[in-house]
Amino acid sequence: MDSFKNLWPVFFYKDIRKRKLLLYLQKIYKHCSYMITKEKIKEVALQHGADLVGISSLERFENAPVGFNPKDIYSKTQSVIALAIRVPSETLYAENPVPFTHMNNLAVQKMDLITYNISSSLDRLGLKNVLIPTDDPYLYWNKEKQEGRAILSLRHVGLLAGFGKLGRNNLLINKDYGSMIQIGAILLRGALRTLPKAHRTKKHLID
Ligand code: B12
Repeated sequence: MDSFKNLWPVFFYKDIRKRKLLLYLQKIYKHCSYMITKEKIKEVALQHGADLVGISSLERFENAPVGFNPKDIYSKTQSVIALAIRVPSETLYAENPVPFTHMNNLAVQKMDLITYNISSSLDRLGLKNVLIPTDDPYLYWNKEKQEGRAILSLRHVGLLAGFGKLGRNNLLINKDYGSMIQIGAILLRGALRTLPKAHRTKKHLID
């Protein structure tokens, strides 16, 4: 029986053309398995401290105002990574406003740093990307209305990634963290593939 086991490949590969085809298919499979997956990106993002992570295809942004589409920032964008961190809410109830203001400033810095770290890890993995600032700077300023507009609406980035709904206060409300989230984003170039369902873990909850 054992010797038969050793011989079966010989029978199987008898036809040289079949063997060539098999080698070719193996090569394609190997190439595909090196392609980065959405799950890998989510893993990297969670490792760097994001509490929420989701990936949207560019098509979801088709109704964005002219000039405020991810493609207007980086024409090679194929997908958009949405990130968010939970911001502790108790400072809202403090009588003194200083702690909330300070925490909010720190949340902006923390989200920017997490975005930077994820961007740089993805870059090391060979995945070209462009990070979006969590707050300033932005370019648009309407003098009459005294209204500034960010280069990309992060509320919409979160909304389109399934983080939550837009509330009456116009903030994005997540079912677990409420509106106390700081949102970040990274624009990605390159194709992504999804792991088969059986290989996903609990970490990969938001699509
Ligand atoms: C400028 C700004 C402010 C300004 C002006 C707020 C405003 N009117 O938008 C000020 C300083 C007042 C402010 C205050 C606050 N902000 Co602020 N702010 C921003 C910033 C930098 C830009 C927002 C902007 O461009 N507004 C202009 C309006 C016109 O844009 P928009 O509402 O996003 O989108 C409109 C259109 O452009 C269009 N649109 C735009 N893109 C798209 C895309 C698609 C697909 C579609 C269909 C439509 C569409 O639809 C919208 C309706 O017209 C964002 C960061 C960012 N990059 O998004 C944070 C941001 C919105 N702020 C945030 C926060 C937390 C706050 C504060 C709570 C901070 C605080 N310490 O109190 C308060 C809350 C005020 C409030 N209730 O809105 C968070 C919101 C988090 C959340 N849960 O939603 C953000 C996302 C920052 C972040 N990185 O997390 N903010």
